[in-house]
Amino acid sequence: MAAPLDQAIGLLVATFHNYTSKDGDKNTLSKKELKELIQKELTVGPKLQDAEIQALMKDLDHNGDQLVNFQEYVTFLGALPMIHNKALSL
Ligand SMILES: [Ca+2]
Repeated sequence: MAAPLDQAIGLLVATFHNYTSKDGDKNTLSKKELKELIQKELTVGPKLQDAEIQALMKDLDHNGDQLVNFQEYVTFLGALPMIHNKALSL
């Protein structure tokens, strides 16, 4: 059986692929796919306004191609534990 952190990493990778495969390019998230991932996979997702998701997409899209590739997704994931850690240390 995979150790807990291995399972978590596997889930992060699998979640990306579950959403990239919905439409268009299978290796990148479109805005629509990213929005759906955020809304369905994160507790905070449904509370975010459309404008906030658009701003997040713009921040994540480092190469400006309107798509979120795996590397850009990893950057996004990197920020989430920081937010959770901050919440735990309050
Ligand atoms: Ca991009």
